[in-house]
Amino acid sequence: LSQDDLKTLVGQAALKYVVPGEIVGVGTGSTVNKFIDALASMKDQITGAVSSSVASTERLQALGITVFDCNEVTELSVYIDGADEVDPNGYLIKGGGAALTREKIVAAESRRFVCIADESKLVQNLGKFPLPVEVIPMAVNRITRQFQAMGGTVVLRLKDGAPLVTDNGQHILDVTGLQISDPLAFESQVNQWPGVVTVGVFAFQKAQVCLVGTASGVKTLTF
Ligand code: DER
Repeated sequence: LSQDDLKTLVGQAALKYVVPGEIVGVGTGSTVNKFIDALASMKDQITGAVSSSVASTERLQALGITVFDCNEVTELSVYIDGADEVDPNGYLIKGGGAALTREKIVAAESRRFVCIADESKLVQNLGKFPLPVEVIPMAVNRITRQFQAMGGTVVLRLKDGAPLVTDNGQHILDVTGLQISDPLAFESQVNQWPGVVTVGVFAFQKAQVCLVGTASGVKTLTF
């Protein structure tokens, strides 16, 4: 089974967490795209979705699924999203798709975060994948120096040769070389830095369930 096949497996498996008649929280990325494509088969059984990115909104609407603004809903029963890394506690690194800010907002709005991932995302400790951090442009250099002081190596994410601009008009730094031994403490610490919009550690908004696509089928982890 290819990695793409594994993503399809978990995207389809996530349907069983969708509550008929409700609005579902939807994340961003290639694995979530498989979930969105599968969700289309249930579009008459759900009221709609709250999306975490322009890209997911467009995909949902193209399939005839109504997309609501986060301010139009309270407390979603489930949020379905991918991750770049998943540790044994359900703490995540996210942001590979540059949607981490809205993802964290919709995850916070949801009672249960069901993460969907192929087995390559499972790690013992977070931090091998470059940590995405969404920052206000004027703070890029100052925050870069702060991560460098922690031993990090920082790259400003580019798109078509220019600094990537997120759905929220901000930039993304990708940081490697960090030892994130306590994800909750790390997320709290970096959130305090002026200019940080969102750090791609999802510890406070961790996953409660992770559907893992493996060669022998879907493995369900609960945290
Ligand atoms: O940007 C994100 O957080 C995405 O969910 C990402 O982490 C997973 O994307 P993928 O399913 O394309 O690997």
